Amino acid sequence: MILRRRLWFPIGAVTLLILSYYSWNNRDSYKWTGTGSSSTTKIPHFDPHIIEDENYFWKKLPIHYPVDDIKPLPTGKPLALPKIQNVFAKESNKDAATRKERQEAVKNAFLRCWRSYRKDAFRKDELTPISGQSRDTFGGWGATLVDSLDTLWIMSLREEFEEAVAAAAEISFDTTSLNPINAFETTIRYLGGFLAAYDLSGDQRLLRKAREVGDMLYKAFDTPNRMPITRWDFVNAAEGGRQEAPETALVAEVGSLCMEFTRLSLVTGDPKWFDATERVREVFEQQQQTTKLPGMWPITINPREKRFNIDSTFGLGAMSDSTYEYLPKMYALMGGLLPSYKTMYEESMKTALKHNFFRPMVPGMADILVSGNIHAEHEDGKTVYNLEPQGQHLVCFAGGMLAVGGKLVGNSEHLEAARKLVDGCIWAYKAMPLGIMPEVFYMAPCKSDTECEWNEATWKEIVMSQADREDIKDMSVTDEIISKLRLPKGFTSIPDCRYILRPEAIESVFVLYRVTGRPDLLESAWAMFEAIQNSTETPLANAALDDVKVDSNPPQVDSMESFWLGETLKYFYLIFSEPDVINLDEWVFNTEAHPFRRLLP
Ligand code: DMJ
Repeated sequence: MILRRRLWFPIGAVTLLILSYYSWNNRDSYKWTGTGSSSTTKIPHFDPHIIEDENYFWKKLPIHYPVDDIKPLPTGKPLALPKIQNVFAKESNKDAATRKERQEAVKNAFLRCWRSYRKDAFRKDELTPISGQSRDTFGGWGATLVDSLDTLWIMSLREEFEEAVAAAAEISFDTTSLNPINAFETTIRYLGGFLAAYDLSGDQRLLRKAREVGDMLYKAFDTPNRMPITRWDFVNAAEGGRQEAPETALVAEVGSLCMEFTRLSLVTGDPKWFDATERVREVFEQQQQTTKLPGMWPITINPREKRFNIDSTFGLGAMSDSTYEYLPKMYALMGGLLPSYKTMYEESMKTALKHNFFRPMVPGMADILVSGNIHAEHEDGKTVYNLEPQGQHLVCFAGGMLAVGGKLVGNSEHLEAARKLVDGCIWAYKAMPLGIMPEVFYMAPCKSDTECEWNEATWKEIVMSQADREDIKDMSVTDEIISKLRLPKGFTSIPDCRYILRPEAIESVFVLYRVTGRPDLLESAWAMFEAIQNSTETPLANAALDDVKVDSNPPQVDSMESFWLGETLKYFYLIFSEPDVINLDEWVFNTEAHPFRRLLP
């Protein structure tokens, strides 16, 4: 199936990548509308005392394009959805001791970073982990502070949590150090961070901040067609200017606001946020089968004209990822009360399974999958689908999504794909000299899923063609080039060899472990953690790497994104926790690893 597809070379993809990709119910703040029995959805009311208190800037700003028919949150009894988590047998004393030792090591790694952040960069977006300075990259509202709140809670660092909440309560969203701001990043890191920390702790100050940042973000939907502005001109909006949705937006930045907005509506009882993303969902649903690759949406879409079906590149990785991730997660969050998310998930995965996932040719014929990109092209009057056999660290989330989704919708094909995708990410970690997967790479697809023998000559030919050296026939030169390129067998090129402390691989390993209980996943997780620690540790914290192809001493970059503390270390910690800590049958993670309480029957 696969050889017929044209190989796409890294350049196009890299150019595209460079294209700016960048409750415990609160017992005090609201009361349930339900009777308290399990027969109704528990949707809270506002507490008028709290609302009167809230007089912040974004709440007072007039709305240019008000909605007169606000879509209500669904009502009814949440469904008893299929269980996601494996039933774990009691572990041996030896296994428990190893697990706890590893968990402690992760916690210590987190604490080192947190203490350095607190000392050198508190209230700033990021610590620079080599120079010990700070940097504002996400609005200057303390991205690392807010992203870390729930990790502090989960790791039982209560004193640190209290101090962090007190500081977070003081953040002013009236001004920003960055304009325009990225509405998606602000939603997943800040709104998601406040909501999860509130869901875990019940602290009212966090709910208030969630509402405040939610009101700010709601302003990005104040456009004639109520589609959001993804790179949002904060200053113009604050000055009362009129705004329009953009003509070009990344699909992930439009499609992955719904979990945070819906959870905010659930915990406040105000449906306006749910309404905002529900209008976006409708467009996705209406156009899902009208795109050039029916079932999936292209990487770039046009919110201004509500055209989500024009462009021709389709994938689950950078720029689209969390749009797909949020489909089964919204279904889980809402206890099955929004069935359209389930259908959209099933339809999109039908397409991805058929077109995007490919088995790569690797030594030893490992039974793994990688999720690539599809370019839909018009040739001789019909549409042809060309596979670009690219792998990305970012797309490693897909294994976790399919594991959760497969359980929720009862689809064993999804679970099988989840296993192979996760094993693919583990393979890519293990194949690299430092034990860390690069940001972007290419592989050679097998002839078919069953014809997959390793053929070194074919691999070398593909490497050479991708290295633009087809004229060179002398294999000794080929070997020289391969060693110069530092390509482990199986990779045909590695156009982006950084590791920027991303979470997606451990995220999927963690999720698959909770779903299957496979003990080897614990070993893979530990190997990943040790490899990452070995190469990224600095005297203060952990730093991104510029090149994971080298054998030792990889060049470090003075950058530690907030997701290292918000996501990566949280997932490392959770895989070594008791399985009922953030049980996936009660909680669902947003794309920044912030757990929200699911509606349960
Ligand atoms: C995070 O901000 C989120 O996981 C997002 O969905 C993708 N990028 C980073 C982590 O890699």
